[in-house]
Amino acid sequence: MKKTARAHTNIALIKYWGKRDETLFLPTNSSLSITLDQFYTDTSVEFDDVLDQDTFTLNNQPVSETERIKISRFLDKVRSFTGETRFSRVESTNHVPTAAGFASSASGFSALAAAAVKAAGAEATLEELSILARQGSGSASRSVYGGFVEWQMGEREDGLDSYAKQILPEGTFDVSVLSVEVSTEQKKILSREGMKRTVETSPFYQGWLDTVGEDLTNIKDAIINQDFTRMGEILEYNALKMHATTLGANPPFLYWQSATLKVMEAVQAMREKGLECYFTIDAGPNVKVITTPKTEKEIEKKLRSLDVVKDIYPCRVGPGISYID
Ligand code: 2P0
Repeated sequence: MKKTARAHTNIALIKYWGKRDETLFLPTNSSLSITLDQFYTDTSVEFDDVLDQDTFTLNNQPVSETERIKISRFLDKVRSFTGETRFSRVESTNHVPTAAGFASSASGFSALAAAAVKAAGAEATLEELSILARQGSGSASRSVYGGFVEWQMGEREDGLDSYAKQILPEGTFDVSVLSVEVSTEQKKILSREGMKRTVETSPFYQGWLDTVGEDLTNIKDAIINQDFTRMGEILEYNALKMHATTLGANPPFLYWQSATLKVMEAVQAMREKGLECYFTIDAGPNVKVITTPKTEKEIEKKLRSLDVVKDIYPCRVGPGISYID
Protein backbone atom coordinates (compact mmCIF):
# COMPACT_ATOMS: atom_id res chain seq x y z
CA MET A 1 0.00 0.00 0.00
CA LYS A 2 1.78 3.12 -1.26
CA LYS A 3 0.70 6.39 0.38
CA THR A 4 1.69 9.93 -0.54
CA ALA A 5 1.52 13.00 1.66
CA ARG A 6 2.26 16.67 1.07
CA ALA A 7 3.56 19.06 3.74
CA HIS A 8 4.46 22.72 3.37
CA THR A 9 7.45 24.46 4.84
CA ASN A 10 7.14 27.14 7.52
CA ILE A 11 8.83 30.32 8.65
CA ALA A 12 9.22 31.05 12.36
CA LEU A 13 8.11 34.43 13.72
CA ILE A 14 9.19 33.36 17.21
CA LYS A 15 12.29 31.25 16.75
CA TYR A 16 13.07 27.76 17.98
CA TRP A 17 16.59 28.27 19.21
CA GLY A 18 18.05 25.61 21.48
CA LYS A 19 17.39 22.05 22.59
CA ARG A 20 17.06 20.58 26.05
CA ASP A 21 17.21 17.03 24.63
CA GLU A 22 19.04 16.43 21.36
CA THR A 23 17.85 12.86 20.86
CA LEU A 24 14.15 13.56 21.23
CA PHE A 25 14.39 17.07 19.72
CA LEU A 26 12.94 18.80 22.77
CA PRO A 27 13.31 22.58 22.63
CA THR A 28 14.23 25.04 25.35
CA ASN A 29 11.51 27.43 24.20
CA SER A 30 8.16 27.38 22.46
CA SER A 31 8.06 28.84 18.94
CA LEU A 32 5.52 30.10 16.42
CA SER A 33 5.42 29.99 12.63
CA ILE A 34 3.46 30.65 9.47
CA THR A 35 3.02 27.72 7.09
CA LEU A 36 3.82 28.85 3.53
CA ASP A 37 1.62 28.07 0.53
CA GLN A 38 4.23 27.85 -2.26
CA PHE A 39 6.89 25.55 -0.83
CA TYR A 40 6.25 21.90 -0.05
CA THR A 41 7.52 18.34 -0.12
CA ASP A 42 5.63 15.35 -1.57
CA THR A 43 6.65 12.03 -0.09
CA SER A 44 5.43 8.54 -0.84
CA VAL A 45 6.09 5.51 1.32
CA GLU A 46 5.51 1.84 0.67
CA PHE A 47 6.40 -0.90 3.16
CA ASP A 48 7.42 -4.09 1.40
CA ASP A 49 8.65 -7.39 2.81
CA VAL A 50 11.00 -7.97 -0.12
CA LEU A 51 13.20 -5.11 1.12
CA ASP A 52 16.12 -5.80 3.45
CA GLN A 53 16.65 -2.10 4.24
CA ASP A 54 14.82 1.23 3.79
CA THR A 55 15.49 2.96 0.47
CA PHE A 56 15.18 6.70 -0.11
CA THR A 57 15.23 8.82 -3.23
CA LEU A 58 15.11 12.60 -3.18
CA ASN A 59 14.04 14.28 -6.43
CA ASN A 60 14.44 10.89 -8.16
CA GLN A 61 18.06 10.45 -7.02
CA PRO A 62 19.24 7.99 -4.35
CA VAL A 63 20.72 9.91 -1.40
CA SER A 64 24.06 9.32 0.34
CA GLU A 65 24.36 6.45 2.82
CA THR A 66 24.51 8.95 5.71
CA GLU A 67 21.23 10.51 4.61
CA ARG A 68 19.63 7.11 4.07
CA ILE A 69 20.56 6.02 7.59
CA LYS A 70 19.10 9.25 9.00
CA ILE A 71 15.80 8.55 7.28
CA SER A 72 15.88 4.90 8.32
CA ARG A 73 16.36 5.89 11.99
CA PHE A 74 13.35 8.15 11.67
CA LEU A 75 11.34 5.31 10.10
CA ASP A 76 12.26 3.17 13.14
CA LYS A 77 10.24 5.66 15.21
CA VAL A 78 7.30 5.30 12.82
CA ARG A 79 7.62 1.50 13.00
CA SER A 80 7.61 1.57 16.76
CA PHE A 81 4.55 3.88 16.75
CA THR A 82 2.56 1.79 14.23
CA GLY A 83 3.77 -1.76 14.92
CA GLU A 84 4.93 -2.06 11.29
CA THR A 85 7.95 -4.36 10.94
CA ARG A 86 8.81 -4.19 7.22
CA PHE A 87 11.29 -1.85 5.54
CA SER A 88 10.05 0.76 3.13
CA ARG A 89 10.63 2.44 -0.19
CA VAL A 90 10.52 6.22 0.26
CA GLU A 91 10.36 8.70 -2.62
CA SER A 92 10.46 12.38 -1.88
CA THR A 93 10.18 15.40 -4.14
CA ASN A 94 11.05 18.82 -2.83
CA HIS A 95 9.33 21.92 -4.15
CA VAL A 96 11.39 24.13 -1.87
CA PRO A 97 13.99 26.64 -3.08
CA THR A 98 16.72 25.55 -0.70
CA ALA A 99 18.90 28.27 -2.22
CA ALA A 100 16.66 30.87 -0.58
CA GLY A 101 17.55 29.56 2.84
CA PHE A 102 14.56 27.32 3.28
CA ALA A 103 15.29 24.20 5.18
CA SER A 104 13.39 21.41 3.46
CA SER A 105 13.65 19.42 6.69
CA ALA A 106 10.43 20.96 8.08
CA SER A 107 8.24 19.98 5.12
CA GLY A 108 10.31 16.82 4.54
CA PHE A 109 9.92 15.16 7.93
CA SER A 110 6.33 16.28 8.25
CA ALA A 111 5.38 14.70 4.89
CA LEU A 112 7.40 11.57 5.69
CA ALA A 113 5.72 11.09 9.07
CA ALA A 114 2.24 11.45 7.54
CA ALA A 115 2.88 9.17 4.53
CA ALA A 116 4.66 6.49 6.58
CA VAL A 117 1.92 6.22 9.21
CA LYS A 118 -0.73 5.90 6.47
CA ALA A 119 1.36 3.38 4.51
CA ALA A 120 1.65 1.26 7.64
CA GLY A 121 -2.15 1.15 7.70
CA ALA A 122 -2.22 3.07 10.99
CA GLU A 123 -4.01 6.20 12.11
CA ALA A 124 -2.47 9.13 13.97
CA THR A 125 -3.93 12.33 15.32
CA LEU A 126 -2.33 15.59 14.17
CA GLU A 127 -0.76 15.86 17.63
CA GLU A 128 0.80 12.43 17.24
CA LEU A 129 2.06 13.32 13.75
CA SER A 130 3.55 16.52 15.13
CA ILE A 131 5.37 14.55 17.85
CA LEU A 132 6.70 12.10 15.26
CA ALA A 133 7.76 14.81 12.79
CA ARG A 134 9.51 16.70 15.60
CA GLN A 135 11.84 13.74 16.07
CA GLY A 136 13.12 14.17 12.50
CA SER A 137 13.62 17.92 12.75
CA GLY A 138 12.23 20.29 15.37
CA SER A 139 10.63 22.75 12.97
CA ALA A 140 8.84 19.84 11.21
CA SER A 141 6.50 19.60 14.21
CA ARG A 142 4.94 22.90 13.03
CA SER A 143 4.49 21.93 9.35
CA VAL A 144 1.75 19.45 10.24
CA TYR A 145 -0.69 22.39 10.48
CA GLY A 146 -1.62 25.22 8.17
CA GLY A 147 -2.01 28.86 9.13
CA PHE A 148 -0.32 30.25 12.24
CA VAL A 149 1.14 27.50 14.38
CA GLU A 150 2.64 27.29 17.85
CA TRP A 151 5.03 24.51 18.88
CA GLN A 152 4.56 24.14 22.60
CA MET A 153 7.85 23.10 24.17
CA GLY A 154 6.23 20.88 26.82
CA GLU A 155 7.70 19.87 30.15
CA ARG A 156 7.89 16.10 30.03
CA GLU A 157 11.14 14.20 29.55
CA ASP A 158 9.53 11.78 27.10
CA GLY A 159 8.39 14.61 24.79
CA LEU A 160 4.75 13.54 24.69
CA ASP A 161 3.62 17.09 25.45
CA SER A 162 6.00 18.74 22.95
CA TYR A 163 3.90 19.24 19.82
CA ALA A 164 2.42 21.98 17.65
CA LYS A 165 -1.07 23.47 17.66
CA GLN A 166 -2.84 25.74 15.23
CA ILE A 167 -3.39 29.29 16.49
CA LEU A 168 -5.27 30.62 13.46
CA PRO A 169 -6.19 28.70 10.28
CA GLU A 170 -5.08 29.75 6.80
CA GLY A 171 -7.49 32.07 5.04
CA THR A 172 -8.14 34.10 8.19
CA PHE A 173 -5.34 36.64 8.47
CA ASP A 174 -3.75 37.34 5.10
CA VAL A 175 -0.07 38.09 5.26
CA SER A 176 2.53 37.97 2.58
CA VAL A 177 6.05 36.57 3.00
CA LEU A 178 8.74 37.61 0.53
CA SER A 179 11.78 35.34 0.68
CA VAL A 180 14.66 37.50 -0.38
CA GLU A 181 17.66 35.59 -1.66
CA VAL A 182 21.02 37.31 -1.32
CA SER A 183 23.27 34.25 -1.33
CA THR A 184 23.02 30.65 -2.48
CA GLU A 185 26.15 29.49 -0.66
CA GLN A 186 25.91 26.55 1.73
CA LYS A 187 25.73 27.86 5.29
CA LYS A 188 28.90 27.45 7.27
CA ILE A 189 27.28 26.67 10.60
CA LEU A 190 24.20 24.49 10.38
CA SER A 191 21.36 25.52 12.67
CA ARG A 192 21.69 22.31 14.68
CA GLU A 193 25.32 23.09 15.51
CA GLY A 194 24.67 26.83 15.86
CA MET A 195 21.94 26.43 18.46
CA LYS A 196 24.01 23.90 20.39
CA ARG A 197 27.04 26.17 20.55
CA THR A 198 24.86 29.09 21.61
CA VAL A 199 23.14 27.13 24.38
CA GLU A 200 26.47 25.86 25.70
CA THR A 201 28.60 29.01 25.51
CA SER A 202 26.69 32.26 24.97
CA PRO A 203 26.14 34.41 28.08
CA PHE A 204 23.36 36.13 26.12
CA TYR A 205 21.40 32.89 25.88
CA GLN A 206 19.90 33.35 29.33
CA GLY A 207 18.49 36.70 28.15
CA TRP A 208 16.83 34.88 25.27
CA LEU A 209 15.29 32.30 27.61
CA ASP A 210 14.12 34.99 30.03
CA THR A 211 12.20 36.93 27.38
CA VAL A 212 11.10 34.62 24.55
CA GLY A 213 8.01 33.47 26.45
CA GLU A 214 6.75 37.03 26.68
CA ASP A 215 7.38 37.57 22.94
CA LEU A 216 5.29 34.49 22.24
CA THR A 217 2.40 35.59 24.46
CA ASN A 218 2.40 39.03 22.86
CA ILE A 219 2.58 37.83 19.27
CA LYS A 220 -0.23 35.32 19.81
CA ASP A 221 -2.40 38.14 21.06
CA ALA A 222 -1.47 40.24 18.01
CA ILE A 223 -2.21 37.36 15.60
CA ILE A 224 -5.54 36.50 17.16
CA ASN A 225 -6.51 40.18 16.93
CA GLN A 226 -5.06 40.36 13.40
CA ASP A 227 -2.94 43.31 14.47
CA PHE A 228 -0.32 43.34 11.69
CA THR A 229 1.79 46.18 13.11
CA ARG A 230 2.16 44.64 16.52
CA MET A 231 2.88 41.22 15.04
CA GLY A 232 5.55 42.76 12.79
CA GLU A 233 7.26 44.65 15.60
CA ILE A 234 7.46 41.52 17.74
CA LEU A 235 8.71 39.19 15.00
CA GLU A 236 11.51 41.55 14.00
CA TYR A 237 12.50 42.06 17.62
CA ASN A 238 12.55 38.30 18.25
CA ALA A 239 14.67 37.57 15.15
CA LEU A 240 17.28 40.19 16.07
CA LYS A 241 17.41 38.84 19.61
CA MET A 242 18.01 35.28 18.39
CA HIS A 243 20.87 36.46 16.19
CA ALA A 244 22.33 38.50 19.05
CA THR A 245 22.83 35.30 21.06
CA THR A 246 25.19 33.93 18.39
CA LEU A 247 27.53 36.92 18.80
CA GLY A 248 28.12 35.92 22.41
CA ALA A 249 28.86 32.27 21.59
CA ASN A 250 32.40 30.95 21.83
CA PRO A 251 33.69 30.85 19.16
CA PRO A 252 31.26 33.58 18.07
CA PHE A 253 29.44 33.47 14.75
CA LEU A 254 27.01 35.48 12.68
CA TYR A 255 24.67 34.26 9.93
CA TRP A 256 24.43 37.66 8.26
CA GLN A 257 26.40 38.98 5.33
CA SER A 258 26.69 42.63 4.29
CA ALA A 259 23.88 41.94 1.78
CA THR A 260 21.67 40.76 4.66
CA LEU A 261 22.17 44.09 6.39
CA LYS A 262 21.37 45.99 3.18
CA VAL A 263 17.98 44.26 2.96
CA MET A 264 17.30 44.91 6.65
CA GLU A 265 18.08 48.60 6.15
CA ALA A 266 15.85 48.75 3.09
CA VAL A 267 12.97 47.26 5.09
CA GLN A 268 13.41 49.82 7.84
CA ALA A 269 13.65 52.65 5.29
CA MET A 270 10.44 51.54 3.53
CA ARG A 271 8.70 51.44 6.88
CA GLU A 272 9.78 54.97 7.67
CA LYS A 273 8.11 56.02 4.41
CA GLY A 274 4.86 54.35 5.44
CA LEU A 275 5.25 51.07 3.53
CA GLU A 276 4.66 48.55 6.25
CA CYS A 277 6.99 45.54 6.30
CA TYR A 278 9.17 43.66 8.78
CA PHE A 279 12.04 41.19 8.45
CA THR A 280 13.01 37.90 9.97
CA ILE A 281 16.15 35.83 9.37
CA ASP A 282 16.93 32.15 10.04
CA ALA A 283 20.23 30.32 10.26
CA GLY A 284 21.59 31.82 7.03
CA PRO A 285 22.09 35.14 5.21
CA ASN A 286 18.74 35.36 3.39
CA VAL A 287 15.92 37.56 4.63
CA LYS A 288 12.18 36.96 4.83
CA VAL A 289 10.11 40.11 4.59
CA ILE A 290 6.64 39.98 6.10
CA THR A 291 4.11 42.35 4.60
CA THR A 292 0.46 42.53 3.57
CA PRO A 293 -1.00 41.37 0.22
CA LYS A 294 -1.90 45.01 -0.49
CA THR A 295 1.69 46.28 -0.32
CA GLU A 296 3.43 43.08 -1.46
CA LYS A 297 4.01 44.08 -5.10
CA GLU A 298 5.40 47.53 -4.33
CA ILE A 299 7.74 46.18 -1.69
CA GLU A 300 8.89 43.35 -3.96
CA LYS A 301 9.69 45.88 -6.68
CA LYS A 302 11.69 48.08 -4.33
CA LEU A 303 13.63 45.11 -2.96
CA ARG A 304 14.38 43.83 -6.48
CA SER A 305 16.02 47.15 -7.27
CA LEU A 306 18.73 46.49 -4.64
CA ASP A 307 21.89 45.19 -6.29
CA VAL A 308 22.46 42.60 -3.54
CA VAL A 309 19.11 40.90 -4.17
CA LYS A 310 19.40 37.81 -6.40
CA ASP A 311 15.78 36.69 -6.38
CA ILE A 312 12.52 36.99 -4.46
CA TYR A 313 9.99 34.22 -3.80
CA PRO A 314 6.56 35.49 -2.68
CA CYS A 315 4.30 33.32 -0.50
CA ARG A 316 1.05 33.55 1.44
CA VAL A 317 -0.24 31.55 4.39
CA GLY A 318 -0.53 27.88 3.43
CA PRO A 319 -2.25 24.65 4.48
CA GLY A 320 -1.25 21.73 6.68
CA ILE A 321 -0.64 18.12 5.70
CA SER A 322 -2.69 16.63 2.91
CA TYR A 323 -2.80 13.16 1.34
CA ILE A 324 -2.42 12.90 -2.40
CA ASP A 325 -3.37 9.23 -2.77
C1 2P0 B 1 13.01 27.99 13.51
N1 2P0 B 1 15.34 27.34 12.93
O1 2P0 B 1 12.25 28.16 14.48
C2 2P0 B 1 14.50 28.10 13.80
C3 2P0 B 1 15.00 29.51 13.68
C4 2P0 B 1 16.46 28.08 12.46
C5 2P0 B 1 16.38 29.40 13.11
O2 2P0 B 1 14.16 25.47 13.23
O3 2P0 B 1 18.10 20.47 14.73
O4 2P0 B 1 16.17 22.23 11.09
O5 2P0 B 1 16.56 19.62 12.93
O6 2P0 B 1 15.63 20.42 15.12
O7 2P0 B 1 14.34 22.57 12.82
C6 2P0 B 1 16.04 25.22 11.93
O8 2P0 B 1 16.34 24.12 12.68
O9 2P0 B 1 16.68 22.03 13.55
C7 2P0 B 1 15.12 26.02 12.75
P1 2P0 B 1 16.74 20.54 14.11
P2 2P0 B 1 15.76 22.66 12.45
O10 2P0 B 1 12.58 27.78 12.35
